[in-house]
Amino acid sequence: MFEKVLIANRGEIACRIIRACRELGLSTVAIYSEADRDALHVRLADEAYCVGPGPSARSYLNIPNIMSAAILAGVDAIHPGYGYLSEQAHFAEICETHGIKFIGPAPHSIEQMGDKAAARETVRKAGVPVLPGTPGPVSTEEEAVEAAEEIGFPVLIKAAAGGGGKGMRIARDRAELGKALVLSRSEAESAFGSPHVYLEKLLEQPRHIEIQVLADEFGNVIHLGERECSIQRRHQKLVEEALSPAVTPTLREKMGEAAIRAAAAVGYANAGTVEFLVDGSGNFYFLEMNTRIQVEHPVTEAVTGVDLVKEQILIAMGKPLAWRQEDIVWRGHAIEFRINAEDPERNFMPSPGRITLLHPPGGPGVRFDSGAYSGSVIPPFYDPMFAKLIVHGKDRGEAIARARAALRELVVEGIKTNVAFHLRVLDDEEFQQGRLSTDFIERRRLLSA
Ligand code: MV4
Repeated sequence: MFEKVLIANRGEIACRIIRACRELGLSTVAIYSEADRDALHVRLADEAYCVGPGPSARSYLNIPNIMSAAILAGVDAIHPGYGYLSEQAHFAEICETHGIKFIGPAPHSIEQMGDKAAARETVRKAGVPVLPGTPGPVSTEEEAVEAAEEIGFPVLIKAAAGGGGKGMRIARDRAELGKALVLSRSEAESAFGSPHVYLEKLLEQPRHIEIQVLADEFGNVIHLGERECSIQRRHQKLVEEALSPAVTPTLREKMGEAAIRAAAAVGYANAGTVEFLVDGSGNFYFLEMNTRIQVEHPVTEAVTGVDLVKEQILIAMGKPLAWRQEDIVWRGHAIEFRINAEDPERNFMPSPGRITLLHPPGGPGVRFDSGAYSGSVIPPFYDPMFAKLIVHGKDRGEAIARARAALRELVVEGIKTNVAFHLRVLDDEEFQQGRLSTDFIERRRLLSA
């Protein structure tokens, strides 16, 4: 059992984790940067330690300072949230070395999923469908040409150390391949410090659908169904829903089983997400596994009634899963809208500053997870997302109606936000029909206000 948990994060997710700890009777330790002295997560926690200046590299990523705070405060565990240190196997290992439980999977699981080419091969061997591609990195142009002709054009060149689309390049034919390879390798090198790239067949206009899994430390693994995450821009998700309008109960069962296999293949324990691409015929292919709690976890919580952050903590405490697969049933429909401090008139550039007034929406089926309050400051150093609106209804139509009402009720003064964009998404006919794909925003021209 733990008594005290350090939350190695900031913003809405730090607040979310503090609330889960409190519900479990655990005391909480926040960390903060000099730019976050007055942040909500600092006020919510029982104790707080400053770990460095504003820039993340010197504070929320500063392992020596974070470990000093953890040791000084005498915590039993660290929850890393998402981003920052959440998928650094090295950090999970340091926690272990100091006798502090990392609330997440074991370092070896993080590491195996961290190399995207190796992960692809690992899950493929476990029977999870993948797109045609190379089993490992390709280095020379000759190697790439040979592989691409075997796979069939168009191909995607992807960074092995990557994820999130960085270093990704399309080659539509042999003539494009040489240049794309060079660009992808150099982008991968500068973004991740590794030039390793692999090839995969390009799937056009896919849906991005991910499966939430929970695994305990005794080898039990269950899935909690999917989230549809196709509405994104430049690999930043903007709207997510559970369940997906494109997934039938049969497909859900197949994808769930595949996700469980992927998790089991790396001895996974804790909460994780297996990402898939899905084509128009319901074929699905493994993309990567995220070994952390995700921003969009609340839509799964809404439709399953499972508190994922609480489960993460209980799993890390060594408790067996309290849910069997048959216990997981899905009720209604949920949609999440990421509320970003961005200026729609300046190409959605970050718009940090002081929020002079914040009025969160309320009512049945409305959840507002935020790291901000009236008078709080959004520093320029971090991700512009400062809140999430999650709506839940008996069906997708009711969820959409509740979203409209809630977004209209939300008041944010002092900074620019993307709220008007979300209202345009809700008004879009194809969105209403559930006709989504990863190019939805461009296809529907939703950025030209
Ligand atoms: C793909 C793909 C099409 N075909 N792989 C983008 C981020 C990285 N996780 C993988 N990504 C993609 N991989 C093949 N073989 C299309 C994407 C992709 C994408 C995936 C998920 C969500 C949004 C996306 C936007 C553009 C491209």
